[in-house]
Amino acid sequence: MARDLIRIDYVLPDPKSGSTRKAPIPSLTMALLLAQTPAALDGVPVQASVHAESADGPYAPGLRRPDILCLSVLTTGAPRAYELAAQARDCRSHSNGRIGIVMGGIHPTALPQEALRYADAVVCGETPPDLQREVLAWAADAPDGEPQPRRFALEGPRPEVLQRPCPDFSWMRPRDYILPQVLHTSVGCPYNCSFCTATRVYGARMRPVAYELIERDVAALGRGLVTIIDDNFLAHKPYDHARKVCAILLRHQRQWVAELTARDLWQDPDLIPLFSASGCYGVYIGIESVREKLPKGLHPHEYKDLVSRCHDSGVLVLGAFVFGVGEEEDESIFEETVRFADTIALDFAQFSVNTPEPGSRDFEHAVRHQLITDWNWEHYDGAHPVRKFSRISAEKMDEGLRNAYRWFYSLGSMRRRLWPLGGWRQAKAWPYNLYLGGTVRLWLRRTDPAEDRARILSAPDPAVLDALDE
Ligand code: B12
Ligand code: SF4
Repeated sequence: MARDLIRIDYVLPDPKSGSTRKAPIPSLTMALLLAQTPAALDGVPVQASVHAESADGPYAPGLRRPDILCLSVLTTGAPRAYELAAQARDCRSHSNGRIGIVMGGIHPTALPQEALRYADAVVCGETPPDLQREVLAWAADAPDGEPQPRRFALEGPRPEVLQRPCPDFSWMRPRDYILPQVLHTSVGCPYNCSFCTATRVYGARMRPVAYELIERDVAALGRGLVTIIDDNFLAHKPYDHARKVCAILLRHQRQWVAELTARDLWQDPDLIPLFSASGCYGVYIGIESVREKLPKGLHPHEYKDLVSRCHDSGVLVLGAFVFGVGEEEDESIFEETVRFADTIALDFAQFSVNTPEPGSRDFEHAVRHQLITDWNWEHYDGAHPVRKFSRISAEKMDEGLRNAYRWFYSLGSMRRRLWPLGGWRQAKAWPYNLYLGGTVRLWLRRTDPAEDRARILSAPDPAVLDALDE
Protein backbone atom coordinates (compact mmCIF):
# COMPACT_ATOMS: atom_id res chain seq x y z
CA MET A 1 0.00 0.00 0.00
CA ALA A 2 1.34 3.47 -0.93
CA ARG A 3 1.90 5.68 2.09
CA ASP A 4 3.16 9.20 2.41
CA LEU A 5 3.96 8.92 6.12
CA ILE A 6 4.93 6.12 8.49
CA ARG A 7 3.67 6.69 12.02
CA ILE A 8 5.52 4.91 14.81
CA ASP A 9 4.33 4.89 18.43
CA TYR A 10 6.77 3.86 21.16
CA VAL A 11 4.76 2.74 24.15
CA LEU A 12 5.84 1.86 27.68
CA PRO A 13 2.98 -0.25 29.08
CA ASP A 14 2.12 0.11 32.73
CA PRO A 15 -0.79 -1.79 34.27
CA LYS A 16 -0.93 0.67 37.16
CA SER A 17 -1.01 3.92 35.19
CA GLY A 18 -2.26 6.75 37.37
CA SER A 19 -2.01 4.79 40.64
CA THR A 20 0.92 6.73 42.08
CA ARG A 21 1.43 10.44 42.50
CA LYS A 22 4.45 10.59 40.21
CA ALA A 23 6.54 8.06 38.31
CA PRO A 24 10.13 7.80 39.65
CA ILE A 25 12.11 8.65 36.51
CA PRO A 26 11.33 8.97 32.81
CA SER A 27 12.31 6.06 30.60
CA LEU A 28 15.71 6.42 28.96
CA THR A 29 14.74 3.46 26.78
CA MET A 30 11.92 5.49 25.20
CA ALA A 31 14.13 8.56 24.80
CA LEU A 32 16.86 6.54 23.12
CA LEU A 33 14.56 4.59 20.81
CA LEU A 34 12.91 7.86 19.75
CA ALA A 35 16.29 9.47 19.04
CA GLN A 36 17.48 6.40 17.11
CA THR A 37 14.42 6.41 14.82
CA PRO A 38 15.40 7.06 11.20
CA ALA A 39 13.88 10.16 9.58
CA ALA A 40 12.58 8.04 6.68
CA LEU A 41 12.15 4.37 5.80
CA ASP A 42 12.51 3.45 2.16
CA GLY A 43 12.08 7.11 1.24
CA VAL A 44 8.86 7.52 3.24
CA PRO A 45 9.08 10.10 6.06
CA VAL A 46 8.67 8.79 9.59
CA GLN A 47 6.73 10.49 12.40
CA ALA A 48 7.47 9.00 15.82
CA SER A 49 6.06 9.66 19.28
CA VAL A 50 6.29 8.27 22.79
CA HIS A 51 3.58 7.27 25.25
CA ALA A 52 4.61 6.24 28.78
CA GLU A 53 1.46 4.92 30.43
CA SER A 54 2.69 5.60 33.98
CA ALA A 55 2.63 9.34 33.25
CA ASP A 56 0.39 9.68 30.19
CA GLY A 57 -2.42 7.29 31.19
CA PRO A 58 -3.74 4.33 29.20
CA TYR A 59 -2.70 4.14 25.53
CA ALA A 60 -5.40 3.40 22.92
CA PRO A 61 -4.19 1.85 19.64
CA GLY A 62 -7.61 2.44 18.04
CA LEU A 63 -7.39 6.19 18.60
CA ARG A 64 -3.72 6.55 17.66
CA ARG A 65 -3.77 4.13 14.70
CA PRO A 66 0.02 4.01 14.13
CA ASP A 67 1.64 2.02 11.32
CA ILE A 68 4.06 0.45 13.76
CA LEU A 69 3.43 -0.07 17.45
CA CYS A 70 6.70 -0.52 19.37
CA LEU A 71 6.27 -1.85 22.90
CA SER A 72 9.10 -1.81 25.43
CA VAL A 73 8.37 -4.53 27.93
CA LEU A 74 9.51 -5.16 31.50
CA THR A 75 8.03 -8.27 33.10
CA THR A 76 5.50 -6.25 35.13
CA GLY A 77 4.28 -4.64 31.91
CA ALA A 78 4.04 -7.85 29.86
CA PRO A 79 0.29 -8.60 30.36
CA ARG A 80 -0.57 -5.00 29.50
CA ALA A 81 1.75 -5.13 26.44
CA TYR A 82 0.01 -8.29 25.23
CA GLU A 83 -3.38 -6.66 25.79
CA LEU A 84 -2.33 -3.61 23.73
CA ALA A 85 -0.97 -5.88 20.99
CA ALA A 86 -4.31 -7.72 20.84
CA GLN A 87 -6.17 -4.39 20.58
CA ALA A 88 -3.81 -3.26 17.80
CA ARG A 89 -4.51 -6.47 15.90
CA ASP A 90 -8.20 -5.54 15.82
CA CYS A 91 -7.77 -2.11 14.28
CA ARG A 92 -6.32 -0.57 11.16
CA SER A 93 -3.54 1.98 10.91
CA HIS A 94 -4.19 5.62 9.92
CA SER A 95 -3.47 4.63 6.31
CA ASN A 96 -5.88 1.70 6.66
CA GLY A 97 -3.16 -0.96 6.71
CA ARG A 98 -2.29 -3.58 9.27
CA ILE A 99 -0.46 -2.30 12.38
CA GLY A 100 3.01 -3.85 12.65
CA ILE A 101 3.75 -4.86 16.26
CA VAL A 102 7.31 -4.91 17.58
CA MET A 103 8.37 -5.77 21.13
CA GLY A 104 11.72 -5.30 22.84
CA GLY A 105 13.13 -4.92 26.36
CA ILE A 106 14.08 -7.34 29.07
CA HIS A 107 10.93 -9.51 29.15
CA PRO A 108 10.84 -10.37 25.43
CA THR A 109 14.62 -10.79 25.60
CA ALA A 110 14.19 -13.40 28.33
CA LEU A 111 11.07 -15.05 26.92
CA PRO A 112 10.89 -14.33 23.18
CA GLN A 113 8.63 -17.33 22.49
CA GLU A 114 5.94 -15.88 24.72
CA ALA A 115 6.21 -12.40 23.18
CA LEU A 116 6.13 -13.77 19.63
CA ARG A 117 2.62 -15.05 20.25
CA TYR A 118 1.50 -11.42 20.31
CA ALA A 119 4.09 -9.51 18.25
CA ASP A 120 5.24 -9.63 14.63
CA ALA A 121 8.82 -9.05 15.68
CA VAL A 122 10.74 -9.36 18.90
CA VAL A 123 14.10 -7.69 19.44
CA CYS A 124 16.35 -9.45 21.95
CA GLY A 125 18.89 -7.47 23.95
CA GLU A 126 20.53 -4.18 23.20
CA THR A 127 19.39 -2.42 20.07
CA PRO A 128 21.85 -0.04 18.46
CA PRO A 129 20.59 2.34 15.72
CA ASP A 130 21.35 0.02 12.77
CA LEU A 131 19.43 -2.89 14.27
CA GLN A 132 16.50 -0.62 15.12
CA ARG A 133 16.38 0.63 11.51
CA GLU A 134 16.40 -2.97 10.21
CA VAL A 135 13.52 -3.99 12.47
CA LEU A 136 11.43 -0.92 11.67
CA ALA A 137 11.98 -1.35 7.94
CA TRP A 138 10.82 -4.96 8.24
CA ALA A 139 7.77 -3.99 10.32
CA ALA A 140 6.84 -1.17 7.93
CA ASP A 141 6.23 -3.81 5.27
CA ALA A 142 3.91 -5.78 7.55
CA PRO A 143 0.69 -4.07 6.33
CA ASP A 144 1.04 -5.88 3.02
CA GLY A 145 0.37 -9.28 4.53
CA GLU A 146 0.51 -11.46 7.65
CA PRO A 147 4.23 -11.61 8.41
CA GLN A 148 5.97 -14.70 9.77
CA PRO A 149 6.86 -13.63 13.35
CA ARG A 150 10.55 -12.89 13.52
CA ARG A 151 13.20 -12.66 16.21
CA PHE A 152 15.93 -10.02 15.80
CA ALA A 153 19.15 -9.83 17.79
CA LEU A 154 22.47 -8.08 17.53
CA GLU A 155 24.77 -10.16 15.33
CA GLY A 156 28.53 -10.25 15.92
CA PRO A 157 30.45 -8.77 18.85
CA ARG A 158 28.87 -6.22 21.13
CA PRO A 159 30.17 -2.67 20.60
CA GLU A 160 33.01 -1.91 23.04
CA VAL A 161 32.11 1.77 23.13
CA LEU A 162 28.48 2.77 22.65
CA GLN A 163 27.86 5.29 19.87
CA ARG A 164 24.40 6.76 19.73
CA PRO A 165 22.36 9.94 19.33
CA CYS A 166 21.44 12.15 22.27
CA PRO A 167 18.37 10.64 24.02
CA ASP A 168 15.29 12.63 23.01
CA PHE A 169 13.24 13.54 26.09
CA SER A 170 11.05 16.09 24.25
CA TRP A 171 7.94 13.98 25.04
CA MET A 172 8.52 14.10 28.80
CA ARG A 173 6.77 16.53 31.18
CA PRO A 174 9.19 17.00 34.12
CA ARG A 175 6.31 17.55 36.56
CA ASP A 176 5.19 13.93 36.03
CA TYR A 177 8.41 12.52 37.52
CA ILE A 178 10.13 12.66 40.90
CA LEU A 179 13.58 12.88 39.24
CA PRO A 180 13.11 13.95 35.62
CA GLN A 181 16.79 14.20 34.56
CA VAL A 182 18.29 10.84 33.55
CA LEU A 183 21.76 9.93 32.30
CA HIS A 184 23.11 6.61 31.01
CA THR A 185 26.89 6.26 30.82
CA SER A 186 27.62 2.51 30.56
CA VAL A 187 26.24 -1.01 30.42
CA GLY A 188 27.47 -4.30 31.90
CA CYS A 189 28.41 -5.59 35.33
CA PRO A 190 30.89 -8.28 36.48
CA TYR A 191 28.98 -9.50 39.55
CA ASN A 192 26.36 -11.68 37.87
CA CYS A 193 24.04 -11.70 40.92
CA SER A 194 21.56 -14.54 40.70
CA PHE A 195 18.51 -12.25 40.92
CA CYS A 196 19.62 -9.75 38.27
CA THR A 197 19.71 -9.76 34.46
CA ALA A 198 22.40 -7.12 33.88
CA THR A 199 25.40 -9.42 33.38
CA ARG A 200 23.51 -11.89 31.19
CA VAL A 201 21.96 -9.28 28.92
CA TYR A 202 24.77 -6.72 28.75
CA GLY A 203 27.84 -8.81 29.57
CA ALA A 204 30.35 -8.89 32.42
CA ARG A 205 32.57 -6.15 31.06
CA MET A 206 31.58 -2.55 31.60
CA ARG A 207 31.19 -0.88 28.18
CA PRO A 208 30.95 2.91 28.28
CA VAL A 209 29.04 5.35 26.13
CA ALA A 210 31.72 7.37 24.24
CA TYR A 211 32.90 10.13 26.61
CA GLU A 212 32.29 12.96 24.14
CA LEU A 213 28.70 11.70 23.86
CA ILE A 214 28.30 11.62 27.65
CA GLU A 215 29.50 15.24 27.71
CA ARG A 216 26.92 16.08 25.03
CA ASP A 217 24.13 14.26 26.91
CA VAL A 218 24.95 16.02 30.20
CA ALA A 219 24.94 19.41 28.45
CA ALA A 220 21.48 18.62 27.03
CA LEU A 221 19.89 17.79 30.41
CA GLY A 222 17.45 20.16 32.09
CA ARG A 223 18.06 21.58 35.58
CA GLY A 224 17.74 19.43 38.70
CA LEU A 225 19.27 16.33 40.18
CA VAL A 226 20.63 13.89 37.58
CA THR A 227 19.93 10.16 38.04
CA ILE A 228 22.62 7.95 36.54
CA ILE A 229 20.86 4.69 35.66
CA ASP A 230 23.88 2.50 34.83
CA ASP A 231 23.55 -1.06 36.11
CA ASN A 232 26.61 -0.51 38.23
CA PHE A 233 28.41 2.83 38.07
CA LEU A 234 31.51 1.28 39.70
CA ALA A 235 31.75 -1.81 37.55
CA HIS A 236 35.54 -2.15 37.31
CA LYS A 237 38.67 -1.18 39.18
CA PRO A 238 40.39 1.29 39.10
CA TYR A 239 37.07 2.98 38.43
CA ASP A 240 38.41 5.16 35.63
CA HIS A 241 34.97 5.33 34.10
CA ALA A 242 33.37 6.79 37.23
CA ARG A 243 36.25 9.27 37.57
CA LYS A 244 35.84 10.46 33.97
CA VAL A 245 32.08 10.86 34.34
CA CYS A 246 32.57 12.75 37.63
CA ALA A 247 34.88 15.18 35.81
CA ILE A 248 32.19 15.78 33.19
CA LEU A 249 29.48 16.30 35.81
CA LEU A 250 31.73 18.69 37.70
CA ARG A 251 32.43 20.69 34.53
CA HIS A 252 28.69 21.07 34.05
CA GLN A 253 28.05 21.75 37.75
CA ARG A 254 25.44 19.00 38.04
CA GLN A 255 24.27 17.27 41.20
CA TRP A 256 23.79 13.55 40.70
CA VAL A 257 22.84 10.18 42.19
CA ALA A 258 23.89 6.71 41.01
CA GLU A 259 23.45 3.02 41.70
CA LEU A 260 26.67 1.22 42.62
CA THR A 261 28.14 -1.66 44.59
CA ALA A 262 28.88 -1.05 48.26
CA ARG A 263 32.03 -3.20 48.21
CA ASP A 264 33.67 -1.11 45.48
CA LEU A 265 32.77 2.17 47.11
CA TRP A 266 34.05 0.99 50.48
CA GLN A 267 37.33 -0.40 49.18
CA ASP A 268 38.62 2.75 47.50
CA PRO A 269 38.94 5.55 50.08
CA ASP A 270 39.36 8.25 47.39
CA LEU A 271 36.01 7.68 45.79
CA ILE A 272 33.58 9.19 48.28
CA PRO A 273 35.41 12.55 48.56
CA LEU A 274 35.82 12.58 44.77
CA PHE A 275 32.10 11.90 44.28
CA SER A 276 31.18 14.55 46.79
CA ALA A 277 33.41 17.17 45.12
CA SER A 278 31.85 16.40 41.73
CA GLY A 279 28.28 16.99 42.97
CA CYS A 280 27.19 13.57 44.24
CA TYR A 281 23.95 14.02 46.19
CA GLY A 282 23.50 10.39 47.09
CA VAL A 283 24.21 6.77 46.24
CA TYR A 284 21.94 3.75 45.89
CA ILE A 285 23.53 0.57 47.22
CA GLY A 286 22.09 -2.93 47.17
CA ILE A 287 22.54 -4.36 50.68
CA GLU A 288 19.99 -7.08 49.87
CA SER A 289 20.27 -9.18 53.05
CA VAL A 290 21.33 -8.50 56.63
CA ARG A 291 22.15 -12.19 57.09
CA GLU A 292 23.59 -13.47 53.81
CA LYS A 293 26.82 -11.92 52.60
CA LEU A 294 26.75 -11.65 48.80
CA PRO A 295 29.96 -11.36 46.72
CA LYS A 296 29.28 -7.66 46.14
CA GLY A 297 28.30 -7.07 49.78
CA LEU A 298 29.96 -6.02 53.03
CA HIS A 299 29.81 -7.14 56.66
CA PRO A 300 27.28 -5.23 58.81
CA HIS A 301 29.94 -3.13 60.58
CA GLU A 302 31.45 -2.25 57.19
CA TYR A 303 28.09 -0.94 56.02
CA LYS A 304 27.93 1.27 59.09
CA ASP A 305 31.39 2.58 58.32
CA LEU A 306 30.51 3.15 54.67
CA VAL A 307 27.36 5.10 55.50
CA SER A 308 29.14 7.29 58.02
CA ARG A 309 31.97 7.99 55.55
CA CYS A 310 29.36 9.03 52.99
CA HIS A 311 27.70 11.27 55.55
CA ASP A 312 31.05 12.82 56.49
CA SER A 313 31.39 13.83 52.83
CA GLY A 314 27.83 15.10 52.50
CA VAL A 315 26.57 12.13 50.47
CA LEU A 316 23.18 10.55 51.30
CA VAL A 317 22.65 6.79 51.12
CA LEU A 318 19.71 4.70 49.93
CA GLY A 319 20.03 1.04 50.93
CA ALA A 320 18.00 -1.60 49.08
CA PHE A 321 16.99 -4.77 50.93
CA VAL A 322 15.42 -7.97 49.66
CA PHE A 323 13.39 -10.31 51.87
CA GLY A 324 13.57 -14.06 51.29
CA VAL A 325 17.18 -14.23 50.06
CA GLY A 326 18.43 -16.88 52.51
CA GLU A 327 16.70 -20.21 53.04
CA GLU A 328 16.95 -19.73 56.81
CA GLU A 329 15.07 -16.43 56.87
CA ASP A 330 11.95 -16.48 59.01
CA GLU A 331 9.44 -13.86 60.11
CA SER A 332 11.97 -12.13 62.34
CA ILE A 333 13.82 -10.89 59.25
CA PHE A 334 11.55 -7.85 58.74
CA GLU A 335 12.14 -6.26 62.13
CA GLU A 336 15.82 -7.19 62.08
CA THR A 337 16.28 -5.51 58.69
CA VAL A 338 14.55 -2.27 59.66
CA ARG A 339 16.50 -2.17 62.93
CA PHE A 340 19.71 -2.57 60.93
CA ALA A 341 18.68 0.21 58.52
CA ASP A 342 17.95 2.42 61.54
CA THR A 343 21.25 1.57 63.24
CA ILE A 344 23.42 2.38 60.25
CA ALA A 345 21.38 5.60 59.82
CA LEU A 346 20.34 5.09 56.21
CA ASP A 347 18.72 8.15 54.70
CA PHE A 348 16.37 6.08 52.54
CA ALA A 349 15.53 2.42 52.15
CA GLN A 350 13.85 0.26 49.57
CA PHE A 351 12.42 -3.12 50.57
CA SER A 352 11.49 -5.87 48.11
CA VAL A 353 10.37 -9.45 48.13
CA ASN A 354 12.89 -11.76 46.47
CA THR A 355 11.43 -12.15 42.96
CA PRO A 356 12.72 -14.57 40.33
CA GLU A 357 12.69 -12.13 37.40
CA PRO A 358 12.63 -13.75 33.94
CA GLY A 359 16.13 -13.48 32.49
CA SER A 360 17.83 -14.08 35.85
CA ARG A 361 19.41 -17.31 37.13
CA ASP A 362 16.93 -17.27 40.01
CA PHE A 363 14.07 -17.58 37.53
CA GLU A 364 15.50 -20.72 35.96
CA HIS A 365 16.20 -22.19 39.39
CA ALA A 366 12.70 -21.40 40.62
CA VAL A 367 11.04 -22.92 37.55
CA ARG A 368 13.16 -26.06 37.61
CA HIS A 369 12.53 -26.60 41.33
CA GLN A 370 8.84 -25.76 41.03
CA LEU A 371 9.07 -22.88 43.47
CA ILE A 372 6.88 -20.47 41.52
CA THR A 373 3.43 -19.98 42.99
CA ASP A 374 2.22 -17.07 40.88
CA TRP A 375 2.66 -16.63 37.11
CA ASN A 376 0.88 -13.30 36.92
CA TRP A 377 3.71 -11.15 35.54
CA GLU A 378 2.14 -7.99 36.96
CA HIS A 379 3.08 -9.31 40.37
CA TYR A 380 6.81 -9.47 39.52
CA ASP A 381 7.38 -5.97 40.88
CA GLY A 382 9.21 -6.90 44.07
CA ALA A 383 6.11 -6.13 46.13
CA HIS A 384 4.41 -9.54 45.80
CA PRO A 385 5.54 -13.02 46.84
CA VAL A 386 5.48 -15.02 43.60
CA ARG A 387 7.55 -18.01 44.83
CA LYS A 388 7.63 -20.31 47.84
CA PHE A 389 9.91 -19.44 50.76
CA SER A 390 10.99 -22.17 53.17
CA ARG A 391 10.04 -20.43 56.39
CA ILE A 392 7.82 -17.47 55.48
CA SER A 393 4.27 -17.83 54.14
CA ALA A 394 2.97 -15.55 51.38
CA GLU A 395 0.65 -13.79 53.86
CA LYS A 396 3.51 -13.13 56.29
CA MET A 397 5.72 -11.91 53.44
CA ASP A 398 3.04 -9.37 52.43
CA GLU A 399 2.57 -8.27 56.01
CA GLY A 400 6.31 -8.08 56.68
CA LEU A 401 7.02 -6.00 53.57
CA ARG A 402 4.27 -3.52 54.43
CA ASN A 403 5.43 -3.28 58.04
CA ALA A 404 9.03 -2.69 56.97
CA TYR A 405 7.98 0.35 54.93
CA ARG A 406 5.61 1.55 57.64
CA TRP A 407 8.32 1.34 60.33
CA PHE A 408 11.16 2.80 58.26
CA TYR A 409 9.18 5.82 57.03
CA SER A 410 7.52 6.49 60.41
CA LEU A 411 8.27 9.85 62.03
CA GLY A 412 10.03 8.06 64.91
CA SER A 413 12.47 6.31 62.60
CA MET A 414 13.05 9.48 60.57
CA ARG A 415 13.94 11.33 63.76
CA ARG A 416 16.30 8.58 64.92
CA ARG A 417 18.03 8.31 61.56
CA LEU A 418 18.22 11.92 60.46
CA TRP A 419 18.41 13.96 63.66
CA PRO A 420 21.87 13.07 65.01
CA LEU A 421 23.85 14.53 62.14
CA GLY A 422 21.83 17.73 61.94
CA GLY A 423 22.61 20.55 59.53
CA TRP A 424 23.07 19.74 55.86
CA ARG A 425 21.83 16.18 56.13
CA GLN A 426 18.52 17.14 57.65
CA ALA A 427 17.97 19.80 55.02
CA LYS A 428 18.66 17.29 52.25
CA ALA A 429 17.03 14.14 53.62
CA TRP A 430 13.88 15.33 55.45
CA PRO A 431 11.88 16.57 52.44
CA TYR A 432 12.39 13.34 50.49
CA ASN A 433 11.70 11.23 53.61
CA LEU A 434 8.45 13.06 54.20
CA TYR A 435 7.50 12.70 50.54
CA LEU A 436 8.32 8.98 50.54
CA GLY A 437 6.49 8.54 53.86
CA GLY A 438 3.39 10.01 52.17
CA THR A 439 3.85 7.73 49.16
CA VAL A 440 4.14 4.70 51.45
CA ARG A 441 0.91 5.61 53.26
CA LEU A 442 -0.87 6.05 49.94
CA TRP A 443 0.44 2.67 48.73
CA LEU A 444 -0.68 0.97 51.97
CA ARG A 445 -4.15 2.48 51.62
CA ARG A 446 -4.56 1.70 47.93
CA THR A 447 -3.29 -1.86 47.86
CA ASP A 448 -4.79 -4.95 49.39
CA PRO A 449 -2.68 -8.14 49.42
CA ALA A 450 -5.81 -10.29 49.71
CA GLU A 451 -7.20 -8.76 46.50
CA ASP A 452 -3.90 -9.35 44.73
CA ARG A 453 -3.87 -12.96 45.90
CA ALA A 454 -7.22 -13.41 44.14
CA ARG A 455 -5.41 -12.57 40.89
CA ILE A 456 -2.71 -15.20 41.25
CA LEU A 457 -2.12 -17.30 38.12
CA SER A 458 -1.14 -20.78 39.12
CA ALA A 459 0.06 -22.03 35.70
CA PRO A 460 2.43 -20.48 33.18
CA ASP A 461 1.99 -19.84 29.50
CA PRO A 462 3.41 -23.10 27.97
CA ALA A 463 5.76 -20.93 25.83
CA VAL A 464 7.60 -19.99 29.02
CA LEU A 465 8.52 -23.58 29.80
CA ASP A 466 9.44 -24.22 26.15
CA ALA A 467 11.86 -21.28 26.36
CA LEU A 468 13.71 -22.88 29.24
CA ASP A 469 13.98 -26.22 27.46
CA GLU A 470 15.59 -24.62 24.41
C1 B12 B 1 16.46 2.48 35.20
C2 B12 B 1 15.83 1.20 35.74
C3 B12 B 1 14.64 1.33 36.46
C4 B12 B 1 13.96 2.65 36.65
C5 B12 B 1 13.11 3.05 35.44
C6 B12 B 1 12.50 1.90 34.69
C7 B12 B 1 11.89 2.40 33.41
N1 B12 B 1 10.63 2.18 33.22
O1 B12 B 1 12.55 3.00 32.60
C8 B12 B 1 13.12 2.42 37.94
C9 B12 B 1 13.92 2.90 39.12
C10 B12 B 1 11.76 3.08 37.99
C11 B12 B 1 13.03 0.90 37.93
C12 B12 B 1 12.10 0.21 38.65
C13 B12 B 1 12.00 -1.16 38.66
N2 B12 B 1 12.85 -2.01 38.08
CO1 B12 B 1 14.34 -1.47 36.97
N3 B12 B 1 15.89 -1.14 35.98
C14 B12 B 1 16.42 -0.06 35.50
C15 B12 B 1 17.75 -0.39 34.79
C16 B12 B 1 18.87 -0.19 35.80
C17 B12 B 1 18.07 0.36 33.53
C18 B12 B 1 16.97 0.36 32.45
C19 B12 B 1 17.35 1.27 31.32
O2 B12 B 1 16.77 2.32 31.11
N4 B12 B 1 18.39 0.92 30.58
C20 B12 B 1 18.90 1.70 29.45
C21 B12 B 1 18.14 1.35 28.18
C22 B12 B 1 18.70 2.13 27.01
O3 B12 B 1 18.32 -0.03 27.94
P1 B12 B 1 17.09 -1.06 27.79
O4 B12 B 1 15.93 -0.65 28.59
O5 B12 B 1 17.61 -2.42 27.94
O6 B12 B 1 16.67 -0.80 26.24
C23 B12 B 1 17.51 -1.22 25.19
C24 B12 B 1 17.09 -2.58 24.62
O7 B12 B 1 16.52 -3.44 25.59
C25 B12 B 1 16.17 -2.26 23.52
N5 B12 B 1 14.73 -2.12 23.73
C26 B12 B 1 14.03 -1.94 24.85
N6 B12 B 1 12.73 -1.84 24.59
C27 B12 B 1 12.59 -1.94 23.26
C28 B12 B 1 11.43 -1.89 22.47
C29 B12 B 1 11.58 -2.02 21.08
C30 B12 B 1 10.35 -1.98 20.24
C31 B12 B 1 12.86 -2.18 20.51
C32 B12 B 1 13.02 -2.27 19.04
C33 B12 B 1 14.01 -2.25 21.32
C34 B12 B 1 13.85 -2.12 22.68
O8 B12 B 1 16.63 -1.00 23.04
C35 B12 B 1 17.29 -0.26 24.05
C36 B12 B 1 18.57 0.29 23.45
O9 B12 B 1 19.55 -0.70 23.31
C37 B12 B 1 17.51 -1.90 34.48
C38 B12 B 1 18.76 -2.73 34.32
C39 B12 B 1 19.03 -2.97 32.85
N7 B12 B 1 20.26 -3.16 32.53
O10 B12 B 1 18.15 -3.03 32.01
C40 B12 B 1 16.62 -2.35 35.63
C41 B12 B 1 15.56 -3.40 35.35
C42 B12 B 1 14.86 -3.08 34.06
N8 B12 B 1 14.63 -3.22 36.46
C43 B12 B 1 14.16 -4.32 36.94
C44 B12 B 1 13.23 -4.42 38.00
C45 B12 B 1 12.97 -5.79 38.54
C46 B12 B 1 12.59 -3.29 38.49
C47 B12 B 1 11.56 -3.25 39.61
C48 B12 B 1 10.52 -4.36 39.63
C49 B12 B 1 12.37 -3.19 40.90
C50 B12 B 1 11.61 -3.00 42.16
N9 B12 B 1 11.73 -3.96 43.05
O11 B12 B 1 10.96 -2.01 42.36
C51 B12 B 1 10.90 -1.87 39.36
C52 B12 B 1 9.63 -2.03 38.51
C53 B12 B 1 9.48 -1.05 37.39
C54 B12 B 1 8.18 -1.22 36.67
N10 B12 B 1 7.54 -0.16 36.24
O12 B12 B 1 7.70 -2.30 36.49
C55 B12 B 1 14.70 -5.51 36.19
C56 B12 B 1 13.64 -6.02 35.22
C57 B12 B 1 13.60 -7.54 35.15
C58 B12 B 1 12.46 -7.96 34.30
N11 B12 B 1 12.48 -9.22 33.93
O13 B12 B 1 11.55 -7.21 33.99
C59 B12 B 1 15.99 -4.91 35.51
C60 B12 B 1 16.37 -5.53 34.17
C61 B12 B 1 17.13 -5.05 36.54
C62 B12 B 1 17.30 -6.48 36.99
N12 B12 B 1 17.09 -6.75 38.25
O14 B12 B 1 17.60 -7.37 36.24
N13 B12 B 1 13.99 0.35 37.13
S1 SF4 C 1 25.93 -5.85 41.16
FE1 SF4 C 1 23.95 -4.90 40.68
S2 SF4 C 1 23.91 -4.67 38.43
FE2 SF4 C 1 25.59 -6.08 38.94
S3 SF4 C 1 24.69 -8.12 38.69
FE3 SF4 C 1 24.50 -7.56 40.88
S4 SF4 C 1 22.49 -6.55 41.08
FE4 SF4 C 1 22.97 -6.65 38.86
